[in-house]
Amino acid sequence: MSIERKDVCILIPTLNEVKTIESLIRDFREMGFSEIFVIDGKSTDGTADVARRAGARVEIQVGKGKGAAIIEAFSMIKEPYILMLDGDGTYAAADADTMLGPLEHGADHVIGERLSGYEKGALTRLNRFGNHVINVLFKWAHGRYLEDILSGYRAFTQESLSRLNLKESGFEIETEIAAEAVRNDLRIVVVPVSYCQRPGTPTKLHPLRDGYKIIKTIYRLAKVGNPLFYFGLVGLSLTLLGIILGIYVVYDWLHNIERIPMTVLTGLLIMSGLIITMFGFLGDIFLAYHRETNAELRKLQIQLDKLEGQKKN
Ligand SMILES: Nc1nc2c(ncn2[C@@H]2O[C@H](COP(=O)(O)OP(=O)(O)OP(=O)(O)O)[C@@H](O)[C@H]2O)c(=O)[nH]1
Ligand SMILES: [Mg+2]
Repeated sequence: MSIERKDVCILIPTLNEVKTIESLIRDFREMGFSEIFVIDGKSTDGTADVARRAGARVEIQVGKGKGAAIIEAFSMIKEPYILMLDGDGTYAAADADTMLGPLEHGADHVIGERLSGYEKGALTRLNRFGNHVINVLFKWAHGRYLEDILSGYRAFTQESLSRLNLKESGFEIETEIAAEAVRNDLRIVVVPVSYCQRPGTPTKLHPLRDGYKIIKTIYRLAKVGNPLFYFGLVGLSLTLLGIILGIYVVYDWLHNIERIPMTVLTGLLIMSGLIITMFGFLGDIFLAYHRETNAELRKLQIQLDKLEGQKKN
């Protein structure tokens, strides 16, 4: 099966990207893509008009932030395949087939990995370090190393999108997509893409502020994606604190100094730490059941779709 261009929606979120949006849309049109959808965050530099003139469908987002824009846009797309990328000229239309290829072969979600083939100067040392830390933290919290979870170049099938529960309004959206894709057992494929320098336009991303928000999101999403990690981290930290305090209490007791309040605190810390860790184990069991039930429901859905298809023919 090969994906036809008309079945692909090229989704581009923009906020003041007038310098790059026209050529990006032109590149996709020249490649034969006709459905180009720009979701604009109320740009003040005329991005929306330029995009419309270049032949894209343009909608102005209602909410605020890149995440909010994408979530709004997803609900307006009817095509069976979605290829999403930033409008700042950092990703290339030329990589479209590389991104869509795995979907033809059964993948549900494709991530364009930038870190192995970026143009000189496109990623600062801080960017690369931050990305590496975030990818490793994601692996600890969600169990998969996805090479470049913050990439803005993504491909989806409409069916796989409907399985993701997305809520993040800001730059945490890519993290949420990755976490939801892992939690819902999507077949994820990572392909290398080129990554160019921004052509002098200002970034909307604040590396430290947004980096911190992204790390918080990785941890918060582990509550449903990997409860053993989420509760275990807090539980084991409390238990460890209790044990350290306990060693101190025992040490003093051996020297005939009794520390009653500290002994009580030690007990409380160890007990509460173990109870919280137990929540993690229980959550993990629930998650395993949930995954099994979901897999069964999906099988049923596929069978139903097949039956409906047979009835129609
Ligand atoms: N619709 C919409 N688009 C946004 C918003 N914020 C950013 N964008 C777009 O989302 C894409 C990514 O934003 P960037 O500022 O490039 O963020 P980034 O790629 O993570 O950061 P850089 O590495 O500095 O480029 C760009 O096309 C922006 O124009 C927003 O609030 N609404
Ligand atoms: Mg960018």
